[in-house]
Order: sequence, then structure tokens, then C-alpha cells
Amino acid sequence: METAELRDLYARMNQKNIAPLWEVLSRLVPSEPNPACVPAFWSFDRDIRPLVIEAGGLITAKQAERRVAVLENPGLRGQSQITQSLYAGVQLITPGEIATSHCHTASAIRFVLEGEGAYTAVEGERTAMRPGDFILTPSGTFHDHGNPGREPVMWLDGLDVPIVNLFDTSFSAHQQEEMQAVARSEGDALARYGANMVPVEYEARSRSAPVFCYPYSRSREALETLRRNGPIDPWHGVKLQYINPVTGGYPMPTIAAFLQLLPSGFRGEASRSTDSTVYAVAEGRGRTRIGTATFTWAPRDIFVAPSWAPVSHQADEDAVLFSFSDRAAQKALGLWREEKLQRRP
Ligand code: 1HN
Repeated sequence: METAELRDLYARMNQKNIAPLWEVLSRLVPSEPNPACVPAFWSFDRDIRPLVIEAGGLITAKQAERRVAVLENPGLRGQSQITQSLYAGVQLITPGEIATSHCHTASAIRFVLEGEGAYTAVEGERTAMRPGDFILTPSGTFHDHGNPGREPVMWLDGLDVPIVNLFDTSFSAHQQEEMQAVARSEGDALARYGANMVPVEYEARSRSAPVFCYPYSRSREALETLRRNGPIDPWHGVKLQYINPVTGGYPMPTIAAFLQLLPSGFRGEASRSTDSTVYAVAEGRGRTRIGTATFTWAPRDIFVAPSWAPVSHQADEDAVLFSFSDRAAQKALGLWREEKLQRRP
């Protein structure tokens, strides 16, 4: 209860940049996560694609540096955040375009949504971008994109920008050359580090995975084999996480990423975890319930689940969901929690 004396005290405290903890304590330390982030959904065909293609006719990739439609969480508008800790956007690069070489502290992941013929170059090596491919640009690495192909290519970008800015640790630079010189042939990193082998006596020099493309064809085949072999997890279907092959840990220090197959007719149980998660539909149709919201999805749609909201998936046909979150950072800091909720009677 605020008395006249307290109000007067607060006013004098305020002038000295001092505030009473007891007025804010329960908001500061909620008994469980109370995210500003809300469940949200973007239809690729209805919402994202037409707007991004229109932008493609009005501004070039070079002018924009990166031509990206930022997916802003409705609970976090104006902050380029899809969750409290992550940035997400959909990037377009049209035939003949390049997105010039730069580097920054923030780590990025890409998940290719549509089109073939584009590449991403990371530290002198190019990788083709094909739908469903998962691609890394680790912290501090020079990277550029190009599309020597014949069709527009679009992908989901995920970055840990809000984490880097939380710590005020952001540095960035442009490379002198617009495009990196090719130093190694395509597929070098995948052969060197991605065949369940590494160069003899290899010692990691980076906190991130030395492979930077995880081709969809390989991941999809693994899911298919495991679906046949079972068991199907009642909460997650057949779910795999991407790894750094050198450590077995997450591909990058802050970001975790996952690929899960939900067999046709799957009716998943609900679970919740403290890592707010961004999903992109790789294949199939179904529904996801997040808290009290239900989103009906189709290929390339994107949606987000806030921290600690119960999430359950249902599939009407064989479906594959890609997802990413800050689970790597949360686990490193000892913060991550998951709860598998009671099965329906
Ligand atoms: C970035 O470097 C890319 O390299 C995309 O494609 C999106 C959003 C914020 C900061 C850097 C890219 C980005 C970004």
C-alpha cells in the first residue's frame, strides 16, 4: 500500500536514480517464465513470400546489404526479435544478385525454404543452398551469398543478435572484396569433418562446428530410417538435433537446431521447455498447439513458441519440422528446463 510518505520517499529516491525493489520484486523474479514473446505464425504463401518478392522488385540485395523481411514477434515489436533472445527473418536473393561479404560477432543459421542455385560462402568455401539444408555462419566468420542460378532463392535466417547485444559485445566489419575468393572446393568441409571422421589428430580451433552445411538429403534419410525402426516419441515424433561433429555438442555456442519427423496421423502429447523455439515447416501439413493458440501449417510456414508454453504437434500427412532455439546458451549457463506434460486420459 502506497502511503503519502512512501510516495514522497519514492520521488526523492527517483531523483537520485534509486528505486524500491519491493515494488518490482515479483515482476523481476516471477515464479515461472513470464515471456513478452507470444505464440505467432506466418504463412509463407500468404504473408511472407508475396511481400519479400515485392521487396525484391524495389531494392537490390546489394543496396540492402541483406534483403530480409524480419519476423517480429507481436509481443516484441520494433526490436527485430522473434523471441527475447533470437532474431529471425526471411532472406531473398534473386538470379544474378550477390549479398556482399561481411562478418559480425552474432552467429547465424540458415534454413533454406525455396529455390535452388544460390550459395553461401563461409571463410573461403562455398556451399550450394538447397531446400531443407541447414547452414551455419559462425561468430566472426566472413560470409557472403550469391545466386548464379535461374530462380529466386529464399531462406530463414536465425541469429543470436539479441544475446550479443544483451552483453554489448557486437563487432562487425565489411570485407574489402564484395565476394570472398574461393579458397577450397565445394564439399571440402563436409568431407573433412562431416563423414564421422576428422583429419588425424585434429584439434578444434573454433567454438562452432567446422562443417557449415548439413544437407537435407542426409538428415531426411536418417529420419526416415528411424521412423521405420521406431520407437516414435509420443511428444516429439522422431526428433534429431544437429551437432558439432567434433564435440557432439550443439553446432554453435548459443544456438541449437533440430529436425523432427511427425508420421501421418501423429497426435503428439504436450511438453514445454524454457527455450522459446522458432519452427519452419520443411514438409507436410498439420497443426501445432502452443498454449491456447492453434496454428495450422503447410510447407515453409514459420511459427514461434514462447518459453514454457505447452507445445503439441499433430500431422495430417508425413511432416518434417525444422526448429531452432537458444537451448545451447541456456544449457551452457545451467538454465534449461523441460517438462513433458501428463498424457491425456
Ligand atoms: C546477416 O549478416 C545476414 O549474412 C542475415 O545473411 C540477417 C540480420 C541481422 C544481422 C546480420 C546474412 C542478418 C544479418
